[in-house]
Amino acid sequence: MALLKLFLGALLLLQFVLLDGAEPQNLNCPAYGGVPGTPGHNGLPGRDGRDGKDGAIGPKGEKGEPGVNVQGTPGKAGPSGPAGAKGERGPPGLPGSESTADSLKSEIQHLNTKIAMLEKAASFNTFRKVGQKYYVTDGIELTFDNGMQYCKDFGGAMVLPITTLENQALLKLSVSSGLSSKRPFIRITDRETEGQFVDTEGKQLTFTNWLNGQPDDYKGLQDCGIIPQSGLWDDANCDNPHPIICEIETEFTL
Ligand SMILES: [Ca+2]
Repeated sequence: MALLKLFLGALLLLQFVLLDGAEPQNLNCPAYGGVPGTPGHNGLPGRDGRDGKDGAIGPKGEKGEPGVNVQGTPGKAGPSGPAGAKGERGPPGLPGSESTADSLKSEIQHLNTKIAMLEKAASFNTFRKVGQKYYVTDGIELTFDNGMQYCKDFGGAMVLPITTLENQALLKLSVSSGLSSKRPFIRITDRETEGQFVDTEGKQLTFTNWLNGQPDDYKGLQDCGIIPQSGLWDDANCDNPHPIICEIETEFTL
């Protein structure tokens, strides 16, 4: 009898184990297997999984098509290159207007002319240098027109001071040569227009040194200039002879 109780106790314990979580059963009633229920509905989809690992490197692709030939924009200018070789000698130029030899020849002729004039000046009884001019005289007395020609014949001109310095030099020559009292001619005249003294080329005078009251055209016969002892100018009769003093330029270009 005790053994039977032990067996039933073990069997009861086995039922508890097999029916874990089920409703409590009447242990006094034996259980029957029911009909299987319909399957439940599918659950909701699960969340996206994490990214997988990188795959293996694929095979090399095929060679691409050749590119289109389009010229790009020019680049910056590079540094200067080395100097090129010397070019060939050019053709000869056109001849100049005057060669060096011709220029020298002309200059020598010019100097010879000047020297000849100086020798002529030195042949006068009296000469005096003032600036680049020489005043010369040998005391000859001529009319105004003859005096003009006289000076011209040796390449000079009748004297005409154009500065105070020249007027003083002329007066000194006139005095030292004993001509001042005879009042030498100077190269001015108003024969063209009475009362308007100009030089013998008709040019206006830039310097005058008239005595007070002169020129007065005394008796209507005085149309040519003279330089008296005072150095102050007067007008006189052109046809009366007066001492002739000439001037020559001595300006050298060398
Ligand atoms: Ca007068």
